[in-house]
Order: sequence, then C-alpha cells, then structure tokens
Amino acid sequence: MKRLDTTQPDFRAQFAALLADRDSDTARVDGPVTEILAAVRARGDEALCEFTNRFDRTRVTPATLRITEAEIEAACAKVPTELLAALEVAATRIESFHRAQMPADLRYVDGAGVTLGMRWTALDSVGLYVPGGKAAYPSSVLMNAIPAHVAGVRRIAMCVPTPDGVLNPLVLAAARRAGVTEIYRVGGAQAVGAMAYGTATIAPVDRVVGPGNAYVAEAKRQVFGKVGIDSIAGPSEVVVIADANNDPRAIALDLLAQAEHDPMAQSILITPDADLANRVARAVATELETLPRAEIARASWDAHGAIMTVRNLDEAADLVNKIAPEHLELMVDTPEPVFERVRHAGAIFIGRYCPEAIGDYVGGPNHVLPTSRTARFSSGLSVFDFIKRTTFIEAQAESLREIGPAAVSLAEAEGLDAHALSVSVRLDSLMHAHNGA
Ligand code: HSO
Ligand code: ZN
Repeated sequence: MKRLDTTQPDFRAQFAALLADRDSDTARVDGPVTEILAAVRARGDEALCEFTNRFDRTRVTPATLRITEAEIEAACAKVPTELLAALEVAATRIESFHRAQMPADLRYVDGAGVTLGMRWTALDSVGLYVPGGKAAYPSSVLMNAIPAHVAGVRRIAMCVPTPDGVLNPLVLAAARRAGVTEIYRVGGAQAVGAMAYGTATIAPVDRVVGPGNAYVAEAKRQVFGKVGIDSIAGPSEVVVIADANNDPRAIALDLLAQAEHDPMAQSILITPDADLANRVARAVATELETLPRAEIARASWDAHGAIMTVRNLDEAADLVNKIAPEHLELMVDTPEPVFERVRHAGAIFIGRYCPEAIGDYVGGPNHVLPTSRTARFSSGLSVFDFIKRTTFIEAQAESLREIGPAAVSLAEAEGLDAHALSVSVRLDSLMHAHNGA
C-alpha cells in the first residue's frame, strides 16, 4: 500500500504513478481466439462441442448442449430456501430500479409544423456469458439478465461453462428468476462465437454481454460489429472518502471487499484525517490475518492499494474526478457537497450505512460498471444496453414548403441532384396545386 499526502511536494508524481499503476498490457490471446471463432463459424455445433469437451473435460453433444428444464428444476431444488429468498430480495430490487430507468419516447410538433420524435425498441435477442468456476457470481447473472428482461428483450440466451460437467445451482436459479430463456453448457471464446454467429443448436443473438476471462474478452472484441457487446471489464476499483467520524474496521473492510475480488483490484482511501488514515492501515493488516481470501486481497492491497491524506473534502472530490473510479463511497458527515462536486464515477454509495457490497447485491442499480478509469466517458450496464432509438419525422405540405427549399440548396451544393429533385418535385407539385386552385 502506498501513502500519499497532497501537502507533500512529490504528491503529483506519486498520484500520476498511482493512476498508471495497472496499465500493464494483458496477455495476448488474439491468435488462438481467431482460430476458435473461425472453427465455430465453419463447423458450428461440432466445433463447439469439441472445444467444450477439451477445455471443460466434459462429454457434451449437440443434443445435450442445452440445459433442460428438468435439470434447471433439479438444480434449483438444491438451493437452500434462505438463499432463494435472498436472491428474490435482490432480483425484486434490481428489477424495480431498472424499470424506473426505462426512458419515455419523444414526440412533438415544432414551429414549422413538423412532427418529430424518437421511439425506443428492445433488441430481439441477447446472449449472456457467465464465467464458470469461482468467478461464477449469481449476482452478476441477475445484473446482466434483469435489465434485458425489463427492456423487453424476448430471447435471453445464456452460456455458462460446466467444468467437469458440474452445474452451479445458484447460477441456474438466478438465471431462471431473471428471465433467461435458454441456457447452454459452453464457455470460453467458443461460447461467444456460437452466440454471435449461431450454430444449429444456438440461434445467433444481437448483442453479447457479460464478464469473462481474457479469451472471452478477446472473443467479444472480435465479434463486435457482427453483434453488439457490452464494455470489456478490467480489474475493478473503489475509492472511499472518509472523515474522522468512522469505524476504522468498517472502512478497512470496504477496501478489502474490493481487494478480495482480484489481485489487480485497486482500493484507495482518501481522508482529511491523518489519525483515521493510520487506524485504517492497521485495521486492514488485522483483517488480512483472518480473511479467507487474504492471499488475493493482500496481493491487491500491497501492490495497488493507497491511503491519501488531503487538506479537505473538496480536494478529495477533485482527486476522484481524476481517478474516475468504478465505485465511490462517501463515508462523511455531510456527503452532499462532495456528491455534487464529483462528476466521474461509475456508482456512488452515500453515507456510512451504505457500503459498496450493498450495491453489489441488493441496492438495485447495476453492479456492472466502467472500470480502469473509463467512467470518464462511459456508464454502467442498464436498460439502455438493451434498447435502441428510432427517430421519425412527419411533414405535411405546409411544412415541406417551409423547410424544403433549404434542403434543395444544400443538396445542390453537395452535387446530389436526386436529393434536390426529390424535394423540389414535391415543392413544384404543391405550387401547381396551389395555382390550380
Ligand atoms: N464488485 C463487483 C461485483 C460483485 N461483487 C459481484 C460481488 N459479486 C463489481 O465490481
Ligand atoms: Zn464486489
């Protein structure tokens, strides 16, 4: 962990180093991914099953690629009742937030009498990738599938690898609750290829979303254009702004909650109180002695963690705008001024009783958020990822007479005669009709 202090002369250099700290290039897997995608495209199910059986040590055939209703049913029956109840709390809250997020259509008549508008419509189909093994988070299934369902997407296909043939019951229960319409036991780049290009068993989708390893991320990059994709997630981060009036242990755990995700995760505490800074540093060390995922969390905290002391909360907010973190916690007496000043953050958690983990599971807003400083120009997953806009214009004779001549002039200037004539021919007919009357 690094200690920074905005009053020190070397602060700017240290802060710049902290921002660049995880910019290392990721493993290059574009070659193998291109081959896998080409094979799935050329040989469909046959290639899909081959790769799946080789990588996941399974024995699937085109006939068993799809997980049956009976299997889903049996898996859900294994999930303890309290866990199903917790899933329900999360799903209900995520659903109602995303419902509230749905935008209204636009339609108005302007001064020239032209009707103008914009209409939102859902995608027909979406493919959701869910990683296997330890990174298979049921909460992420809810976060990816529910917005699609709320947006009105009729077909939501899901691909999840089943290493050694093992199904993850809570993932299947989450998928069923979230409105997933079909589930396939495939993973990796081959799953992305199947969803993008389609095979005999898996019909192609219009957009592929969901987190995955380097192969999945690269496959999404390569199919982009043929289908839409969501943003490609990097290692995540949290910034906690805390004043003196905090339990150091609670703040330490907020930092470690992010650190335990990934050795590349980054947790940063910004505080105007030097005493709190010291106490949180000690509390982190204490918690690391007992946390089950201490190995991951320690790797993250040691290499990328930071505690910054600042002169005041305005300065803290200005630093946050430079970091543009995925998550921001405001653990201060009066969060409003900081909240108002921050412009770049994926999601903000306000008040001492709102740790980020609430947003990870049961808050309601999405936990798929822009990482690696991309909150400067992008937003978290939402219903907007599953709907698109169609604009429309309706003009009658009077309106054409008013705005048409300008179009004719511009078309002629661009040398596009058919454009110009398509307007002027109508203007002429209006003139004749008028003269004739
Ligand atoms: N904090 C993660 C989401 C997550 N947390 C899933 C727990 N489960 C996104 O940065
Ligand atoms: Zn988390």
